[in-house]
Amino acid sequence: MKAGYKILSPQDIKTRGTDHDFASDILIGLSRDKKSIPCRHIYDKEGDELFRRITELPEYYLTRCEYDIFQQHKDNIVKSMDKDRFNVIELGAGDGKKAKVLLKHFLDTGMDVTYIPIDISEAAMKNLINKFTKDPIDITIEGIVAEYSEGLKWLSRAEGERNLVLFLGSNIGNAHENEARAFLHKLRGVLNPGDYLLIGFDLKKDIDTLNKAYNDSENITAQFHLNLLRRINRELGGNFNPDQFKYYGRYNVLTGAIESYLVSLKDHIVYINTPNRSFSFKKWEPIHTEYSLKYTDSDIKKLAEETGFEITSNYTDSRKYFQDSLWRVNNGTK
Ligand code: AVI
Repeated sequence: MKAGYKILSPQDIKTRGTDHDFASDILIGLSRDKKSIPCRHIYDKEGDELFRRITELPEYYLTRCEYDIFQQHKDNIVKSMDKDRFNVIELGAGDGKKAKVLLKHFLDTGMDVTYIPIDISEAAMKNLINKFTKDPIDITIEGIVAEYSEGLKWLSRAEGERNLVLFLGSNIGNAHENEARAFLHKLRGVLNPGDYLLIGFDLKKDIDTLNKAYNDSENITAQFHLNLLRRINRELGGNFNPDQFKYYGRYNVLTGAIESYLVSLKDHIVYINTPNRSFSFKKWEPIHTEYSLKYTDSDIKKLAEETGFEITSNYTDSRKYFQDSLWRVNNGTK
C-alpha cells in the first residue's frame, strides 16, 4: 500500500478555505436578522469526533443502512460499471471506513483503483491514512486536503482519467435543493462522459424515526451543534456560554428537512475577539445551524436529470430508509 496526501495551497487553488472564512462567516451569520452559521464549521477536531460518535448511535440509522447496502450490493455495484480501471474519488471522506468496504471488493474482483479521498480537515486525512496503514489493502491512496469544490477544480486538470466519485452518507442532504443542484452540476462539469457518481440519500420516512435520529438519548447531537459555540470560543476568542443555548432539531414537513437550531435561553450579549464585535441574543432567539434534507425516489430522479447524469441503478436497505444511487455522466455537452 502507498499512501500520502496533498494540501492544496493558494498556488494550486486561489480560493482555499482559511480561518479567515470561519471568522467572516461568523460575522456575517450572526449579524443577520435571522442568525445562521454554515454547518461545515461544526467540523473541527472535536466536531469530527462528535460526528463519529453520532454515526455509532442506535438512533442514527443512516450509517448502518449504508454499510448494509454496500455489504449486500457491492457485487451489483461492480457489475453495473463497465470499466475496470478507476480513480475512486471520495468527497468528505472522514475516516474512509465505508469506502473501504467497496475498495476491498473492487480489488477482490480484479479492478485497478487509486483511492483519492478529499476532506477539508487535515486531521481527518491523517486519521484516514493511519487507519488504512494499520489494516492495509493493496491500493494507492493520494489524499487531497481541500473543500470539495476546490478539490474538484484541481481534479478537473486530469482529463482522460476514469473516475468514480463517492459522495456518501447523506452529505448532499446538508445542502438546500438549489445548492445541491448547483454543486452536482459543477461536479458533472469536471467529470468525463462515462464517469460514475455513487451518491447517498436519506429517504423520507416515518417522522418519529427521523426526529429520533437527530434527538438521541445521549445528547451527542446537541453537543455536536454546541461545538460551534465552543469552536468560536477556542479559535476566535468568543465568550459564548454553551449552557445558555438549547439545541432544537425537528423535521419540517413543508421543507422535507430536519432543521436544526441553537436557541438562546436568555437575553444576553456575546463578545467575539475576531472580529472584535458583540452580538446580542434575545431570549428564545435561534441560530440556524444545519439543514438535513430527506429525499424521495422521484426527487432523486429529478436531481440526476437536471444535473446531466443518468441513473444506472439504485440500491436500498431492506427497510428503504436509505438509498445509494449510481449515476453515470451522460454524453451530452458539459
Ligand atoms: C454529515 N451529515 C450528513 C449529517 C446529517 O445527518 O445531516 C450530520 C448530522 N447532523 C446531526 N446528526 C448528524
